[in-house]
Amino acid sequence: MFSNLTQRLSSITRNLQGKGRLSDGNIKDTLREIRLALLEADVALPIVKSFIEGVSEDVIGSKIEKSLTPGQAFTKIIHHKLIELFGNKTVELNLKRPSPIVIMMVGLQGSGKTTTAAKLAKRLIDIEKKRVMLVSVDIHRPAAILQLNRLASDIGADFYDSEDSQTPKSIVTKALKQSQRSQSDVIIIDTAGRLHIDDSMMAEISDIHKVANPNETFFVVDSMAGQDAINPAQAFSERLDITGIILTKADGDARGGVALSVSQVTGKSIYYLGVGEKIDDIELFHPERMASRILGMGDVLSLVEEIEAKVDRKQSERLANKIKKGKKFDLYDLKNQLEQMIGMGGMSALLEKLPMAGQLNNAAMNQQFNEKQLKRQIAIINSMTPNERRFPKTINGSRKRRIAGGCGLQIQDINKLMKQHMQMEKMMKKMAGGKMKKMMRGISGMNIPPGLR
Ligand SMILES: Nc1nc2c(ncn2[C@@H]2O[C@H](COP(=O)(O)OP(=O)(O)OP(=O)(O)O)[C@@H](O)[C@H]2O)c(=O)[nH]1
Ligand SMILES: [Mg+2]
Repeated sequence: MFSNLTQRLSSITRNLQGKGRLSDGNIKDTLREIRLALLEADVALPIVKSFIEGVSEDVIGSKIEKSLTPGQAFTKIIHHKLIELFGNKTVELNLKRPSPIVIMMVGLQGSGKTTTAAKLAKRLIDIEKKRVMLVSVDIHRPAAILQLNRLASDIGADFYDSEDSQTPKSIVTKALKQSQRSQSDVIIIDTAGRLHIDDSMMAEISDIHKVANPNETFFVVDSMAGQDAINPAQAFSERLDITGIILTKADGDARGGVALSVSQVTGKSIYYLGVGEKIDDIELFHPERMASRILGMGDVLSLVEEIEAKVDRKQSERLANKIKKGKKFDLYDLKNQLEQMIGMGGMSALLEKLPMAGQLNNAAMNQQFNEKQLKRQIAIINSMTPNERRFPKTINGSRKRRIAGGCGLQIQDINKLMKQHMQMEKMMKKMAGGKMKKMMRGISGMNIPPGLR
């Protein structure tokens, strides 16, 4: 899901990469491209419009933080907007209510209500240790009730076995009574699929809803539904008090627009994602993660925030000024950089958050950047005299031996550090001037992923 939207959005923000700052022109172009990307992802037009309006207000109204490039700033705003649209927080079923808690599944034909009823029941049984009863009021499709009955016995849920002659309302009434007798904690009512334009079926569901008086009414929607999900979502939430959404078939290649559209239209949170046909294929929906996934950035946003929070910007600026004035990058400066890296949890912790982390040669990266290694390098610098730190060139063979002895390491380790320092010094020299500040945004030349530059 979302892979296309993801590609489009990351290429849009990448295009902003080289731009020094946001201007009316590039804001307009970018908004137009985001609009297209959303439409292509099957998000409904009115939702696209209001989303773009929101983003544009935020972009124009915000003081873009100096530490972020336009691409980063834009990404951050879209990310926040998406999270907001998804209701900000991960919602969980409130189980601290008098039992039985009544949950009702509603939606179009084939959206996944029956499967999801069973998946949810299994979750509640296995994880929450609840006693769950399943009941079907689908008297319209032959074998629908049998389908749920089988699932119930597979997962160890109770099942209310109705008679052929019963109406949905009487099934609900009797099932509720039975659930009290059996002391069920939760009762999940599976309903027949229906079209939102079928008046008599919509009247039926509203009657069932009144009798059941559920604590939660979940609108179950197929990710593949695309724009076709809008009208039903609206119709169902007008008729019934929808309390949440469950998005099924998120494992498929749907373009993902449904998630955005349905959240917006109903104003309700997505509780769960169905991610496969098997009974365990259900997940909690995390707005943060989904927004990041849509933007194709792993947890890069939190990475940006982490960098902002942890980089000692004053230090970095001081160093930038120093180099600009033609002064040398000495071992005090290197130590500073190493300490900042440790402060950020080391390089490998950061790398894990990058979307392309899998593609990096982790072993090599870890070796070069792990915390132990950083601490060793700092220990080497600590074993030097102030003069050596300031004038690394004075460190000759006998000094190296003394330093190695001082920190309990080998001469090779000292050599490695000296080499690293030399490389960084060279880089600093090259960068002195315009590019310096930009580089200081990343720490010691750390590679910020393309989408964020
Ligand atoms: N891949 C995948 N398939 C799913 C998911 N959820 C449901 N399905 C499949 O979708 C089909 C329809 O699922 P049902 O649970 O019977 O749908 P329903 O809403 O109860 O259908 P009606 O009762 O006929 O309205 C079945 O083949 C399910 O296996 C999911 O999250 N991923
Ligand atoms: Mg069904």
